[in-house]
Amino acid sequence: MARERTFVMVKPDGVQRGLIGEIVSRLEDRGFTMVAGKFMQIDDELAREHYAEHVDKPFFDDLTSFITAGPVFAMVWEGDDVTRQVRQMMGATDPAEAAPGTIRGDFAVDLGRNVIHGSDNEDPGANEREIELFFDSSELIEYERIDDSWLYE
Ligand code: D4T
Repeated sequence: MARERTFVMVKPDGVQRGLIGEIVSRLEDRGFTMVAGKFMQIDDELAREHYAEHVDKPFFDDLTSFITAGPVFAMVWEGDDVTRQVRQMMGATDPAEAAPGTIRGDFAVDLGRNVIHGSDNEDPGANEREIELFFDSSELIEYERIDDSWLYE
């Protein structure tokens, strides 16, 4: 399994509902390494770029309004298979379908307020593209967790 990085973001609803700590805790507890984190306000241009794949969808305007409606906490997490495993921890896009125990299954009820974003593991290169969109390479910190040798065989 190769070490990789993925982009994760606590969306404006997650920030307003005080879920940054809970979400960071879950990823830390699992054993992933945070290599970047930034509390920020997304502007319209960045929102349109981040959600470019949805530009023709009927929900595009609601999506960009929502993601720019308040601050977000953008992060980069590292680990073996991290992109796929974070998506599993997030649960289904629609919280109504998300399994209990997942982040959306535990903290959300509505598709348009699903508290977290993580790069799509089925879209090759999505993680690298999103990391580049939100972070300068100088903001990514290279280090090893002290428990790394106990997390991986
Ligand atoms: P994001 O990108 O926000 O992490 O969500 P997902 O990767 O899980 O799902 P997505 O790209 O298909 O959807 C992006 C975003 O749009 C909202 N949405 C989606 C919506 O408001 N109405 C819809 O019908 C769909 C499909 C929810 C997540």
